[in-house]
Amino acid sequence: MADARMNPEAPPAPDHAAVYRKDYEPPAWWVRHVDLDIDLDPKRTRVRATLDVEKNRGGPLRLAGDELKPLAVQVDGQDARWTLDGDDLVIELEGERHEVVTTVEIDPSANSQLMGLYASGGLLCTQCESEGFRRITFHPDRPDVLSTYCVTMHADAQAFPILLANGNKVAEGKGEDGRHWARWEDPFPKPSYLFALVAGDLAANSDRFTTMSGREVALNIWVREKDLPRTHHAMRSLKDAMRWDEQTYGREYDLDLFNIVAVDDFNFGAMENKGLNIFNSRYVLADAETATDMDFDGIAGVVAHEYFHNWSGNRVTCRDWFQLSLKEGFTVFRDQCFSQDMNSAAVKRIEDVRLLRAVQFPEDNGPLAHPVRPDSYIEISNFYTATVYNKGAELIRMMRTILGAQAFRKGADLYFERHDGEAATCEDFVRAMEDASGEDLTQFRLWYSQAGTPRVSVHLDHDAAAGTCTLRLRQEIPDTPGQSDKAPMAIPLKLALLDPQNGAELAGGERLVMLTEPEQQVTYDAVGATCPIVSLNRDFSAPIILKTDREDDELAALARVDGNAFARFEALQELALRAMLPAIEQGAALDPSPVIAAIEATLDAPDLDQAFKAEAIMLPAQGMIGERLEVIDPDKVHEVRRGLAAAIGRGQRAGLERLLAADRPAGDDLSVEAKGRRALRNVALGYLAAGDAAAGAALAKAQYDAARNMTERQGALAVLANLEQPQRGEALDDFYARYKDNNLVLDKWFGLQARAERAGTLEEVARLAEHPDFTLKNPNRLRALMSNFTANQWVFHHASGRGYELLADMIIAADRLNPQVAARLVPPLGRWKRFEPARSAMMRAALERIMETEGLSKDVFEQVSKSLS
Ligand code: B3K
Ligand code: ZN
Repeated sequence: MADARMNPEAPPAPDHAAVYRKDYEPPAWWVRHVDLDIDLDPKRTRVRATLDVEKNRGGPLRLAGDELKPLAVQVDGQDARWTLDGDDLVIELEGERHEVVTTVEIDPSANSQLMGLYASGGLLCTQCESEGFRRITFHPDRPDVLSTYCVTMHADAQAFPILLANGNKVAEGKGEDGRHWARWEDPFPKPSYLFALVAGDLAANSDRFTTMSGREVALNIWVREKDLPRTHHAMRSLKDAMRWDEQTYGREYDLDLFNIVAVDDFNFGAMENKGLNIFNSRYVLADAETATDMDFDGIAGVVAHEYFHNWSGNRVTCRDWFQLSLKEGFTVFRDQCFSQDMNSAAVKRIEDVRLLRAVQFPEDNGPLAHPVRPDSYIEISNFYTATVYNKGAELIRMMRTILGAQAFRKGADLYFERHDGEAATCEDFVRAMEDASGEDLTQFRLWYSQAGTPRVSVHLDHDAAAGTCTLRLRQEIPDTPGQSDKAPMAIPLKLALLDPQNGAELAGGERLVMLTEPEQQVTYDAVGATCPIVSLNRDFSAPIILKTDREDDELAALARVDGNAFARFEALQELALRAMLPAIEQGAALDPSPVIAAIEATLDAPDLDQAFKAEAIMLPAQGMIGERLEVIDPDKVHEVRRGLAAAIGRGQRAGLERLLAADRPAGDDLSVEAKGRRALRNVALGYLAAGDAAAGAALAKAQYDAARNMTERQGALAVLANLEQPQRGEALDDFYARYKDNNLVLDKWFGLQARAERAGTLEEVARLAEHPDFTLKNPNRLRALMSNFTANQWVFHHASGRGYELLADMIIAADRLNPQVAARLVPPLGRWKRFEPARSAMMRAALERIMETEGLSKDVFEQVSKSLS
């Protein structure tokens, strides 16, 4: 990678203006129908667009463009008068309805942003959300302008035998000079961000689905021919998702055809274009040899997510991009519930909360914090965040908890019925929930407008003589950029008082307490003379940070007897944190015994499945420990966490070895049980290696060599990657040699090394950035190296500051090619206020260096300037 140069003489960053939610105005003109005629060529693609426009508010017709030059503009068959205002094409129109025709020429092969029409591995494909359509043709390109589409594509028949677009193919034919053409029509009015086309040499895994009303839908997953054997899991997942949406929400697919295409170069996971989903190939291709259980689950989740968007996103879309969570929060919630129903519900909930805490909590607690429904943005691509997606999903989940499943379903039905074919708002969703249930959600709406993770503290008083209890609850909403002195929120807390001996729920069982005041009390009668333990925020009913004064023995009891699986997991995590935090903060001696005893009890518990055990006995990640500290010292966090892991490895050696000695499930067995057993084996291997590196390396190498699938192989390699043992290099070399021709697996090779918790990782990452297989052009490869590196707290925050320099260089270089992907690398540097002064200053300096770079994109400019404030 070329070294990024900075220019100290650079002019101040350009004025990238913000867009405000309060400024929303309905469109001046509707576009009722779009007819596209596209002459495809990797270097010179000609796009002729015919727009049927109808006056709404009226005034000049403003069509957005991005790097487009109009070759011809006609209105109602005549050459038109037009001007360019920046990138926008502005046309004065007099009447009520006009036909506007524009022609442009674009170069897909030069499109390194991967937005609009671009080339990837011999294919031509599109990505339009949020504002990519304007890179293909002039158009209002805003989500509240919905049109029907007819798309005619012409292309070289040999290079591009398959031509796909939204909707149904209505005609095709041969042209001259070895070219052919196809015409596709999409009868459902849609916003331009859902437009898609793909041209290439593709083969399909084809299947059928019969909908609940008996309609036949043809399903195709399009990939390169050699990848066909790795598409079966995605197809199964698609059919599962279609059935689930019928059963759970009564939602049926509406076209006769559903296409999915896998492409290698893609800015994120996948895209829900109407009838033509385009996927990052990592969320389509899988077999036991090359994909882990986690990859399989990820594919099912993303396939379902994109499919679910057909209703929550496509049939009902967003009025403007501030409403993004309307479709994303709801759809994430829907895919989470789908995965809960297909697997272990408790384990899926734990995974989702883990992700929320790892990514969204730090975001909500830093300079990039924003409400689930943001009030302003400079570049909307920067708002596809964990807050909009994952906290947004928690908001929907809370509404279901408050209303109950039945009323929630009535609310969803009403929402779809009211807004089908429309562009709606978050407010529309909440109102449908209110109207269907009769519940007043006025205070709940604050979750959409107030950023920051609420802190809730809970204290239990027990009166032994009277046999009564009082729970004292307090909430606090922290200040976030641009927001202070916030109002108290409506927080649904599921809780129960338990008998510490057997976990029996006392005083009438679980309650849903709505915390609405800054301080509140809940009283219980007849709980007896023994002080109960309190099981709190069961199922993680609210996305909050809980502060309690529960003692070790209470947490250990909860970990043993709580009937709520999530709360049981949480008690173990809390116990581990209580052991580590004093050692990190005050240098106190680490006492691992309560954690070891609780892990032993968990491993021995007959009522727990292996997948749950694997989750529960894992220590909180370094980042999560950091979140609990006033000032983060990454060296201390690493040292103490590693010390605890080693103590567990030694203290539980016999039990962990027993797990590894047990029979392994068949390599291709994807049952919940088999996945759980493999997960627990991998966690056990990690602990054993932490306790005894030489013995652990031998065990890990044996597992690596005997691996029957990628979960076993990668699990062993991840353990070896942390160890300074000879088997480390042998296994890494072997892995490279085996899989160097498979990009998705090679990403794992990069990622595992960047995530390794070893002193040499920093230099290793620098070397890997120069590796011949590293490229900035492929977002998966860039993320494999850099996102794993920045998630590796101890290594990335090396006291030398070299990690920050490396990241800044990478952001500057990536920004020249692909601003959207570059901007996503910025947030780890924005956490500078959380670290000790020396590191903090170096992180700031890295941000300032990026800021001074000439020609910075709007995307990176926004993230860096906000991170510096
Ligand atoms: N809607 C797309 C995300 C588009 C991101 C644009 N920057 C995928 C999804 O959430 O389903
Ligand atoms: Zn989505």
